[in-house]
Amino acid sequence: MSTQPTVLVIAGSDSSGGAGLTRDVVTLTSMNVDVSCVVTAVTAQTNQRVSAVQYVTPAMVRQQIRDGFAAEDIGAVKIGMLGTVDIVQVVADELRLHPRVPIVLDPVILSSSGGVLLEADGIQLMMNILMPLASVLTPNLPELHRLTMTLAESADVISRARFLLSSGAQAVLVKGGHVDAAQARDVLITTEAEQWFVEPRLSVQRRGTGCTLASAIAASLARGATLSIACAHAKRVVTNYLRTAD
Ligand code: PXL
Repeated sequence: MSTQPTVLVIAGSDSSGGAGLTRDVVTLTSMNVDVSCVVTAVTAQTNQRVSAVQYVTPAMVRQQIRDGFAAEDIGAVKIGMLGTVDIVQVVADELRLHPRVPIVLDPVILSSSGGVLLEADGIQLMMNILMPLASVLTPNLPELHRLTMTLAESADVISRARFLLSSGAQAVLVKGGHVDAAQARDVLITTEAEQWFVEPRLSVQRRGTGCTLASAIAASLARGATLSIACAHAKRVVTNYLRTAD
């Protein structure tokens, strides 16, 4: 029997392999973690566009989650693309049954090419019922702005992240990758503290950095690391991923 921890990944597949489930599995495998897969959607994509999306039925998503927990001792859950409001609902219903398992929620809304990966009603429901279950949310800056649209345009990153904490998430890691600066700065915010993670900005563009980061955090949490250590390590995993871009 394997002594590796298992992460349950709930995500969509990306036929190009650049993001989504493929990236999650590659990242987790490279960190010596076993993976249970819950597929929420199948997407046909190139790096430039999302051509087609087919959602998996909510009943099928539910059964994959149930069988994942039945078969393995799940050490952490990583959530990526959810697609529809009904899938958000079943994922929250099932995960509520496992309150001690840490959950990394990457609030995926759009692909980097602009394709819709979560319908509008699903965004609100995700905030209402999934965020309260999350150990950490990992929005990028466009997602942070979309999720805090009700705040004044002038609201800064920290106050926006604090607003998301008030939705019930235990922590928010805001990824600074969408800012044009010399350093890639991420900030982890909890009710008690604010911690910055800084790496040099590399001049490469590569899809899948968000999936890589969230999966790497989940891998460390499954091994029992603190959130702070998990985020610091995950940031280095992403930097290495960018360094090996061709
Ligand atoms: O990176 C977010 C993401 C997640 N899941 C799927 C995706 C993408 C981005 O393209 O395609 C399936």
